[in-house]
Amino acid sequence: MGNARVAVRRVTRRDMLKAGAALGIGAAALGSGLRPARARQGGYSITFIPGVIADEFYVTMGCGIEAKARELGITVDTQGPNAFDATVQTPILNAVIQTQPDAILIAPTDTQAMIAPLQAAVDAGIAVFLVDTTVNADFDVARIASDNVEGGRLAARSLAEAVGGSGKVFVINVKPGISTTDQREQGFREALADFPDIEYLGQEYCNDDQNQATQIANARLQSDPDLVGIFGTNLFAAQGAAAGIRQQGKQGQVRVVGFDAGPTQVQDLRSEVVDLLIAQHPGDIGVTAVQLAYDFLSSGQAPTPKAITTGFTTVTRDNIDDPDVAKYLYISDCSAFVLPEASPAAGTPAAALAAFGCATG
Ligand code: T6T
Repeated sequence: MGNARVAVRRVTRRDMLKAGAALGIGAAALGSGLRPARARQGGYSITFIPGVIADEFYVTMGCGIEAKARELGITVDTQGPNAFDATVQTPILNAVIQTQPDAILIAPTDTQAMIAPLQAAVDAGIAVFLVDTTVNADFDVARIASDNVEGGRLAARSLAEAVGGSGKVFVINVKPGISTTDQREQGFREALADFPDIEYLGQEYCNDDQNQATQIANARLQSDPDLVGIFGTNLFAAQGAAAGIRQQGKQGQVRVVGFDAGPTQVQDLRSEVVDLLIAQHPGDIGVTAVQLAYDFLSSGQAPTPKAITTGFTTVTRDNIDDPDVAKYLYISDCSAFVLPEASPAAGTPAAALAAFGCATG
């Protein structure tokens, strides 16, 4: 996913500390991730570290990152773990820090375990932007993500409608400690309180593995033959739920709402195993993050507030062929990626983000 490198003299941490000293900014402020304005314009290098490499959500985000970076003359390198696991992501991040990019765009795989490794990036003078997932710390320049609690609520309401407002429902989640999927389950659980005839059987974790999710679904369909609905909190959880239902011949009897909208999920929707998908806008997350990184590196101005929320699109068999919906289905390579026309322009982050449909907060 890399582009041609632009030869620029790298501004070192020592340069920054010197510049910071001249501006009266000490090492502590520099270490907070907020760097002073750069003397140079453009020619920046960023590294994208997704949660896991072979996941169409992050592939689509990477397409947005690359397309926007190309437009702005930024060099992008992508280094992703092959499992959604902090012990795999940490050495990748450590190696990236050694290459001293201007900014790192990262989906941290654990809210706690990734704090210290990311602090090391900040201490090395690298601007950190969180894309999708977050950590329980405040050293990032900005964080760009879906509203995952609201997404979970939307899933609960959609599943409640699909099952006719009563019966047993169950969640296949990913693993504890992931900000996004934990929040989706939270929102789901909270919103079910409005449906007194729905019994929530709780959640099981599939470890971001479709096969484990399939086994979980199979076991649950056997232990609770009167189950009426499953919410899969991410792409692999939802794909596993669909596979289990297919294996047990329960299509149409057990309703499924899935987060995300990868190609296999779309097939599951079309073949009537899944009832509804909640597509995030990963391309928009990537485009927005690159624009914010560019603005920050060239002006020294961090966005305020720093949390930027991108939208959702609800995908059903009725609307899936509508171009305004289809454009949010995830892709497995970038050949079909189109940079959104309302892509945020340089210079006026707040207005541009609003035009792009992002909320700040
Ligand atoms: O749902 C997305 C992402 O938002 C989440 O943080 C992890 O799983 C996905 O990448 C989908 O597999």
